[in-house]
Amino acid sequence: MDVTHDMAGSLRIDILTLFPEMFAGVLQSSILDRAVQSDLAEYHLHNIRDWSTDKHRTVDDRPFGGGPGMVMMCQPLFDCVQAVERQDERPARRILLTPQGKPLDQSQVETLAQDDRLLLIAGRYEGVDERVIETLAPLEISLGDFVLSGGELPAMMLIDAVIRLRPGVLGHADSADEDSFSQRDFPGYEGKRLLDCPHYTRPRIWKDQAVPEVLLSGDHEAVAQWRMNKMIERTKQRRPDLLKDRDP
Ligand code: 9WO
Repeated sequence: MDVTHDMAGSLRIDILTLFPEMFAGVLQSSILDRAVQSDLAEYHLHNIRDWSTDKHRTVDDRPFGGGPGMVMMCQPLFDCVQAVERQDERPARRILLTPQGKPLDQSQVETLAQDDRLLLIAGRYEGVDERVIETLAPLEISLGDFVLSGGELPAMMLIDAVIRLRPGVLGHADSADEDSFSQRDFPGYEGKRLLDCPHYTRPRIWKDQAVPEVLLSGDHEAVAQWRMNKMIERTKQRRPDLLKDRDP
């Protein structure tokens, strides 16, 4: 009988970008690198410019219809995706980071964390030629309603959110579960993601501000009750949208 648990294989993440050097620091930082060292993840960076075919290594061109800026061309990106996907037999979930995408939330992160291969496309310039988006049919994901210079930073955020949910990545077994946005079973708040409660550490008094007494009481039940109340109170005050009924 198989008594092992959490035996998901390694998660392969391919990153297609014009600025692969942006990822070095983030991917080498503690948790993301620990996942690699433990054979739980592998990151493969690909410079889209390497698939350009002209001597100037062009990847952008002027927009039809006029207007400022440049548009990312179809051919280098398409060829890059095709070549990268052939590097491994596992089918990749293609993802384009764009403000035009579906807003990322924790349940989507949980879904992506169950995949074994993600292919992230970080666009640049004013946008990506719509025809290559239609042809590749990626999942289009937004990390927020703001415009950046490219999809690289959102790609890093997505990687961080996904990797920390992979079994074995976090040292402490239950941490990912207990985080903000994962408690969903409080009476009256079933299925709801709540904001986190406040946290405190030593000293007990800092600049005349005391730590709430209940946290020092040693009464675990009272502490749990206080934290739950704080989570609900904060969510009502700061993010009432999280408490609305979805899909009525
Ligand atoms: C620019 C723009 C200007 C006005 C209205 C909408 C707009 N969208 C864009 C846009 O997509 N600009 C790009 C820069 C082209 C592709 C990559 N770029 C990007 C990705 N900027 N911001 C993101 C992004 C991705 C995911 N989540 C948040 C922002």
